[in-house]
Amino acid sequence: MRVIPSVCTFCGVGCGIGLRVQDGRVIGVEPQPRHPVSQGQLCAKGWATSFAIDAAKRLTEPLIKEHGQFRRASWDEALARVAEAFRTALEEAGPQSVGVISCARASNEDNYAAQKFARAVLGTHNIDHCARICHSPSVAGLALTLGSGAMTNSIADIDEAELILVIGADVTENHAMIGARILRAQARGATLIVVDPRKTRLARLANIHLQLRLGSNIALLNGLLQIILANGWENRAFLEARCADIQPLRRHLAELSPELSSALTGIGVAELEQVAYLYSHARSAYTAYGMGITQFQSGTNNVIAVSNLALACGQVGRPGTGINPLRGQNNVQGACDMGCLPNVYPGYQDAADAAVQAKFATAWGRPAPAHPGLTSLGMTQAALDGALRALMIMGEEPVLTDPDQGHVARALAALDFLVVVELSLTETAKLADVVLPAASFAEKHGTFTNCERRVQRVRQAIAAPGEARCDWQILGELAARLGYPGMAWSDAEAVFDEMAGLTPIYSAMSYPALDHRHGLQWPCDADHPQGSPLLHAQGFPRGRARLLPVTQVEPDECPDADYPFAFTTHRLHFHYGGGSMTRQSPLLERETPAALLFMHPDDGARLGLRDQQAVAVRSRRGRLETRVHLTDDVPPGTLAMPYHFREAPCNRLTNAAQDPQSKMPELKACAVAVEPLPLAARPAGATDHASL
Ligand SMILES: Nc1nc2c(c(=O)[nH]1)N[C@H]1C(S)=C(S)[C@@H](COP(=O)(O)OP(=O)(O)OC[C@H]3O[C@@H](n4cnc5c(=O)[nH]c(N)nc54)[C@H](O)[C@@H]3O)O[C@H]1N2
Ligand SMILES: Nc1nc2c(c(=O)[nH]1)N[C@H]1C(S)=C(S)[C@@H](COP(=O)(O)OP(=O)(O)OC[C@H]3O[C@@H](n4cnc5c(=O)[nH]c(N)nc54)[C@H](O)[C@@H]3O)O[C@H]1N2
Ligand code: SF4
Ligand SMILES: [Mo]
Repeated sequence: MRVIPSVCTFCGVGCGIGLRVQDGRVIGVEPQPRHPVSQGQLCAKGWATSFAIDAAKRLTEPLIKEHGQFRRASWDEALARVAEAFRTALEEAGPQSVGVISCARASNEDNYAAQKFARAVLGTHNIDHCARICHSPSVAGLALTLGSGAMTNSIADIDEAELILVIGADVTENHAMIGARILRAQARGATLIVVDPRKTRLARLANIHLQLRLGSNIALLNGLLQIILANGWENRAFLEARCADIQPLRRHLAELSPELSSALTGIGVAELEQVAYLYSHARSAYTAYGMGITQFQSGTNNVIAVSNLALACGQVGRPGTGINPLRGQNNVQGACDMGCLPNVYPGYQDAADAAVQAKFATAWGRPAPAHPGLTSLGMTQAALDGALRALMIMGEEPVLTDPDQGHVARALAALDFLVVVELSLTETAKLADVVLPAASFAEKHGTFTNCERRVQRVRQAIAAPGEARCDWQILGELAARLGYPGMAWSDAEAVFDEMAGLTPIYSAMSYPALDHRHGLQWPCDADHPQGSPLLHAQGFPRGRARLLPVTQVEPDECPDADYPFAFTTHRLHFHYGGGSMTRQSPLLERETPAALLFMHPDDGARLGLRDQQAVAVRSRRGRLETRVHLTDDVPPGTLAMPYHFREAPCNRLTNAAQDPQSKMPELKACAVAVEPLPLAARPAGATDHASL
């Protein structure tokens, strides 16, 4: 048996794993003992890696759909079909009619190739990925306040924090090794404050849990800051030295009172005052936040409100502090860094800037695309409108993970051509005209960038199953067929080197340098050859940080007589995303085999429901059936549901109303109605797990 060092393929924590390989198969994993992030530990998903990539469940050959049925095809035939479809769309409707959705689970090399393919080969900025529905408000909001949208501090900083404020993140479930580190910090004396409408495991263990009303983040954060400013608890020295004028924000907040904030959030005045005091007086306060901040139509303003609080108290730029958006997917930080966003080239170089356009046009030998690009949901809409004709989805499962499933399915059906590059035949792949088999992270060399900007190597441990290929290779071959020779890289390292040469924040990185010490944190350039664990110690990228007035915005859809419950969606520890990988593991599936609707027992009693009874859940957009779980994890009047289950896809219900600034859809709040099904009924679509 050999053990190949690699990085976990699931969440953005980026734990170090060793792939145990025997007879050409990954037979298990082990934690890397001295890894700086995971410190010799892994969560249940990491341990289940071998099931997630098992060759038995994988795509092994290209598939072409004919008369509604897939048939096997050679690479030659499949690639010719894809190239022909893109060529036709380009000739008939121009570069605005084609697009690429890239993959936050794939490597930096794959993602660099995806955006280069879109821009240099197809001639379009229509390139996006799941960061749109994840941390795009962080990228937009922190760009406005600080000038950079990444985590300001490192995971290890948790060890130095005197206070840890977790807002809208279920860390023990979703960033498990960060959750464990937070609990260890609390055990050594740090104060833990959790802000979440649900009683999460971490909230139950916290020193203080602010169980705010769903969607009232700005009211809460403004309320805390108003109390701080009214009492003179702000950090004047920091504000003077590092920030632009706070007066407009001060005037804006003067209209508030603790009583008003309490009424808007459902949190008592005394608790608000206590948290305001503790946060502003802590020597070092580490703020971490997640989807409970970003996934609202006010997502960008929510992020700005978090940033205002931290800046006013000077809790940025020092060890143990910071504004830390917990990036979700293993390589979503990297996919953003690689420029898989319509408005930026690699390294956040502005796609609208003429000098940047000229730089890439020269490097790639192709003119910059003429039009601004569409976001992922913009492409969905353009497909429905007939403007988008051909789309490549490289490793995403939008049929389950985008809001309003019916709308997504109609949009994909309206395309002339859809190609999906995937590990297995997902719900999205089933809708494709051509499906191409991709190599998983264990079958290729490359790099992932974790949530703390740490770029780490993954290494090929085994051969890809059947004829599966790396995404960057597939894209390179398609580029050649479309007449562009500039993507015929010899290996992953050549892709990385080209990227690093064009991306200032990665410019001092190379495979040998990354191999050296469990990766490097960007910016890593001539000035910071050893990387940058801490950002903004001296100055902010935009000079002085800005504190911007923002106002509470209610969710687009609030409960009413027809749809009386507030409905939110979240994650479960044992499953991941659309479930295409974790649901292959019998161990994980045994833990949480089916979707559940979480409901307070008082609501259950009112509706005459028993625990585990089948129910129908309806919103203005769709209906599903599932079982109800009666628990005080959720407050009365608010229901919650995980989004991992194709049998009961909660995104059939969710609302695609968008944040005007980041185009983030409101995945965390809509309104639903619930109807009991007969006691003996099984939810439609439920699978029988007796066999497990
Ligand atoms: N097990 C597992 N881990 C994962 C993933 C997975 O699918 N499964 N996915 C990965 C990805 S892509 C991401 S982005 C991360 C996401 O990780 P998290 O950000 O933790 O994701 P969620 O569980 O969706 O939402 C976090 C919390 O927001 C709360 N919330 C809802 N509304 C509000 C509100 O109005 N205010 C506040 N303050 N909180 C609110 C929810 O109750 C929930 O506890 O997890 C990553 N890790
Ligand atoms: N209601 C609701 N919806 C949500 C959320 C929520 O909180 N609530 N959260 C949103 C968030 S934060 C996110 S990030 C999205 C996630 O949405 P998605 O990105 O659609 O979710 P995943 O299931 O991770 O899909 C990734 C796919 O990539 C494939 N894959 C893995 N590795 C590779 C590779 O190397 N190459 C290729 N080609 N494919 C690969 C996997 O097989 C998998 O099917 O979901 C969003 N949807
Ligand atoms: S915490 Fe995240 S990166 Fe670490 S083992 Fe679990 S899923 Fe993998
Ligand atoms: Mo995410």
